[in-house]
Amino acid sequence: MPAMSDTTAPALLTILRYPDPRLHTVAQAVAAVDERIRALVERMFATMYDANGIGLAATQVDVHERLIVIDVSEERQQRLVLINPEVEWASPETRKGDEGCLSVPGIYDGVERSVAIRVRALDEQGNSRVIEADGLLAVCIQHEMDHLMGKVFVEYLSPLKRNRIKSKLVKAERDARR
Ligand code: QAP
Ligand code: CO
Repeated sequence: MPAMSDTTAPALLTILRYPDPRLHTVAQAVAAVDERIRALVERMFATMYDANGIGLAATQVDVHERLIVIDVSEERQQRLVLINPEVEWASPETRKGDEGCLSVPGIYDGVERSVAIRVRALDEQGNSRVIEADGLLAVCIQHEMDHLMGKVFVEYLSPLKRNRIKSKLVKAERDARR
C-alpha cells in the first residue's frame, strides 16, 4: 500500500468583507520572519486558493502585519510571499484596469495603477528580495499593498458607486444570515 499523505491541509482563515471597519486598519511591520509567520503564510495561501483569488493581504484575514501572498499563475503554483514590502519605484505611466477583491465579492471596477513597479520585500525565509513586476502582477502587488495601508480598491471609485457597493454587500450579508 502506498504511504498515506501525512500533510494536513492548513486551516482556512475567515476573510473580512467590505465594509468591515477592520479592513481600514494600518498594518505593522513583521518583527521576525519565524515559524508563526510561516504558518500564517501557509494558511493564507490555503485560504486564497480556496477562494480562487490571486492575492491576499494579512489585513483581509484580520492580522494587521505587513504580509502578502500572491499567485497570479494559471497553474496556481507560483507562490510569491511579500513581507514588509516597500515600493522602490513605480512607473509614472499608469493604466486603468478592472479589479476585484476577495473582501468585495462579486464587484469589479476600473482602477488606475502604475504599469510597472519595483518592490523590496522579505521572503518567507527572511531574505531581502527585489521584485520587478509589470502586467497583472504589478497591479496585484499595488492592490495588496493598499490593503496593508487600510485601503480597499472601492475607495478609488466615486462616492456614488462606493455607496451602492456598500449597500449591496450589507444586504447580501443580511440575506446570507437569514
Ligand atoms: C486583487 O483579487 C486583484 O469578487 C486580488 O467573487 C484583482 O484575488 C489584483 C475574487 C484584480 C489585480 C487584479 C473576487 C474571487 C478574487 C471576487 C482577487 C470573487 C471571487 C479577487
Ligand atoms: Co483585495
